[in-house]
Amino acid sequence: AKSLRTLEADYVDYECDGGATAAAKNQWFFEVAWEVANKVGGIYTVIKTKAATTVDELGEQYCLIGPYNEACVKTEVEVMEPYNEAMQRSLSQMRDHGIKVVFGRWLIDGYPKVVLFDIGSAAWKLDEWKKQLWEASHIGVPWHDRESNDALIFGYLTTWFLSEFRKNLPGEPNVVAHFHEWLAGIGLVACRTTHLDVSTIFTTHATLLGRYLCAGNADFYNHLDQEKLGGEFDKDKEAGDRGIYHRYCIERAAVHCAHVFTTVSDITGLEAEHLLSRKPDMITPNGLNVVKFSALHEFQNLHAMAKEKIHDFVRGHFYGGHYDFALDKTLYFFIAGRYEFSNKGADMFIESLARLNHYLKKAESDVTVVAFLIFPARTNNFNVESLRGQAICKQLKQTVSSIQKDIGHRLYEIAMRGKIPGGEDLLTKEDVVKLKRCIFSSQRSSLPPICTHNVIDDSSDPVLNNLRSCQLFNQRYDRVKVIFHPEFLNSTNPLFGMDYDEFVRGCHLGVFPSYYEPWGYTPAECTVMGIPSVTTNLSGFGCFMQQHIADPASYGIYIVDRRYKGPDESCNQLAQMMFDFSCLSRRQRIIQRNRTERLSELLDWKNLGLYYRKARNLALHRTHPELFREDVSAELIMPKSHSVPPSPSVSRSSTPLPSDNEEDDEVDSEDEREQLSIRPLTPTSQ
Ligand code: G6P
Ligand code: 1S3
Repeated sequence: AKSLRTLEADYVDYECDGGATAAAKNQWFFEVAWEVANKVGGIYTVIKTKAATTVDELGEQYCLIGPYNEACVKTEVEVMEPYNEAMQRSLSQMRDHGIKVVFGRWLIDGYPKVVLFDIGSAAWKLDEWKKQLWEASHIGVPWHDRESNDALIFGYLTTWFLSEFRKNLPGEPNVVAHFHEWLAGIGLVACRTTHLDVSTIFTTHATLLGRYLCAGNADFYNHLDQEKLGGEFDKDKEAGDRGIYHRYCIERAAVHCAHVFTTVSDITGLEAEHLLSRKPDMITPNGLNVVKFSALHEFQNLHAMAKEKIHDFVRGHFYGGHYDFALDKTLYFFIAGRYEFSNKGADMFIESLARLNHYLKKAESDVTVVAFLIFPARTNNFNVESLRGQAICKQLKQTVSSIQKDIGHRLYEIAMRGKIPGGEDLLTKEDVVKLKRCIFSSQRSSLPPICTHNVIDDSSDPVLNNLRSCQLFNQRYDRVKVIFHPEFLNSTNPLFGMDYDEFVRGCHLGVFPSYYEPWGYTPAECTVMGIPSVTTNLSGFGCFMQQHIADPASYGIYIVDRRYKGPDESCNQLAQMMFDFSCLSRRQRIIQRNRTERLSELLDWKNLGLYYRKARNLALHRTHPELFREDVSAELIMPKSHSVPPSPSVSRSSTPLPSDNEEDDEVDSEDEREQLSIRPLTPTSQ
């Protein structure tokens, strides 16, 4: 019998031929999502980062379908006319009916083809399609829900296009359409209710009801675990109470109409099983487009460089007597994401920071933790105090550098005359006055602000209120300092001057103690940059890591138990994890980063793309069993599965005590080079 690895190899060879086999077999693949060339949230990341791998597999047989968003198209899409005849004819048939549809190439890795529909241009069809949907499924979409109306138009446009395209293809084509999330779901429902010969896949990245229930006070997972939900919650009523009944119906219809249903993680699979009444056929975990540097330690250098920029910000923020901690002993922690305060675990992060502050003070630690919270909230721009700090810092830097230049010039002149310069020759009275002026102007009577912006709803903002109630005010005696940045970062930011990726690289630890997180790209992004992170066993990413790595913590993936522990216990666990992390020496942190970065392979679409291939094959098999065999490889091998990973204690005992001159020691011992122990992925049975 063939080994699993051989099976996988056959499978991959067949699929990764740039679409040659698919073209020869007249197979066509579409992926449909509201976030194609339209940045909204996580699904954009999924589609964008996966494109290169999918194009490698499917070449010109692959095309993405999304809505037309002029701003994004202008910067991200190269608009052109298609050279494929079927595509050309389909688009002109739709254009003949007044539909504005753009064809082009998305300017991302893989350069995939995109078909983008201008939703507004088909608004006149809304009532007709609403009627069709009602007659076919009894789902009614209210006039006032703009998003659902757009989803409806997008859905019917997609189906119209797929139908034309199929008709315009020669012979007996096989078309697969993969729809993401409820916003694209109506297209799938319409394909099925109009009996279009298209093999369909639906992937949900979260459930509507799950997100709402978690954001409320429901003890969500315990209900799921105990299978009580049906008994205790009336799903229709819960959806109705929240005004999302029709959306919930669209989602449920798409799930049940799909030939293949997938979720991004097991935990969302469990949620879907209870809230949408269908167990996923398989799990399609999210990957990333992993960039490998030719120099092994390049990511470590990038960390040091980015950290310097964060140091600059911190100097400016804590000016005027509050910059009394050693940057060499300062650690940067951060949380970031969509502003869903409790779903993203910001509540737990703040409470645990307060406990960490206490632990560090009690231990008389010389370590300072600066914790950044990055969530977009409504603001009236940066606040004066934050800008002033940076300006003062800049002014002092300029003054010092001009004095430095003058001193150099004077030294040179004096030395040229054969004299030895004295103290007065170095720093003149004028220089001292200049410096004093800068220093005096940098005095402040207030504490360094806990927020960089003027938040519009300051008095009701959950982050600010929780920081206040935990008394995290950036006092001098606090070992934990906090900075709420209520806006996503970009390189034109006047405080940091760095984009999000660079900021992440410069930090020491990402902390994402989410309560509701179907996957969670933030810790995954940290991992591929070699930055350790905290996640939870309620996040898809956390569960995935727990499932595939024997000892995640030894690789810098710390998993807080939010599933079987109460909130207070979980907070203690998180505070302890952060405290333990703050006790690591620099050498240990470097080792940790090396290990974390080695997990990248596990998250690379080059490996995880396999699950999308499996889903496509399964959809083809289900619609055309006579043409497509069922994929027999029940378990697919993830990269390498050799040794047990070295535990931190083993590595620490072999690590000499930190010394002053070890800082730049790039650790890559035998122990460090050990392969990861990765268990095979076991998709949910079908
Ligand atoms: C990287 C750099 C080292 C630097 C270290 C700082 O590894 O290559 O030169 O010493 O980062 O690490 P830390 O955890 O203290 O930021
Ligand atoms: C969802 O976006 P979110 O932040 O609303 O989809 C993402 C991509 O699958 C996923 O990473 C995230 O957990 C979900 O919640």
